[in-house]
Amino acid sequence: MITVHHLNNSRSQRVLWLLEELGVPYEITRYERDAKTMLAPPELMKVHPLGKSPVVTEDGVTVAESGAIIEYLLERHGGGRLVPAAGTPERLRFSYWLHFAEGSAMPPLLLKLIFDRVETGPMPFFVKPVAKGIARKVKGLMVEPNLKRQLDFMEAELGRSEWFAGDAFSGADIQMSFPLEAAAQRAGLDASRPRLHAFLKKIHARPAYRKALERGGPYSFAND
Ligand SMILES: N[C@@H](CCC(=O)N[C@@H](CS)C(=O)NCC(=O)O)C(=O)O
Repeated sequence: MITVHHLNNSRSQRVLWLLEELGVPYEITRYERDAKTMLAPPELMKVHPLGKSPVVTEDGVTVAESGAIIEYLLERHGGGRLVPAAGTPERLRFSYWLHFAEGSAMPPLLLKLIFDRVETGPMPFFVKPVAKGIARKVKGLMVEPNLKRQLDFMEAELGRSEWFAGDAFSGADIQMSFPLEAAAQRAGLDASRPRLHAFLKKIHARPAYRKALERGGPYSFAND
């Protein structure tokens, strides 16, 4: 039996969704974020030394990193579904987006979250102007231009085919869901980028996505 080590309101929602798409049985071990820090509880470190979610365990094998988990589950349980055939241009695009989601799309989104908090969070009055100034500068010089360029790029890519890896829905679309949901929540992704907006609407309507939400519990990113 596959166990998904699931942190509430997190990237592990993607793994539940993939398993629902595949119709493979799984069980969930739940972990709750600390209400103040939003960090994962220390018990997750017993499953994997980094203590992050998602982690999947099955028959004594432990797999971390969402991209690696998606590849592992597709290889072991996919039977050729949700992954383009090896050696095709679609397979290369699949691989690209699987890496892009965490390697390129998430870092500026995370920086935005952190520097937004620096700008608005409580701190001693004498530090505030300096901290705010640094936050604005980093966001203006680095974070926001990168976010805009990436969103424009992703919008253009969805003009090439219906889904990220080609005309068929794949694990790459599942992997890309989280950065796009995070961008909709905190980086201004809206209907002004119609293809990305339509992508979010389409994935949120999939029965397997809805089923995974029921099993995973509250998830604040599932708004278009
Ligand atoms: N690149 C990793 C990121 C894992 C990660 O940062 N997960 C977050 C959940 S969205 C987490 O566990 N956060 C809690 C913490 O850092 O304590 C992946 O895609 O699996």
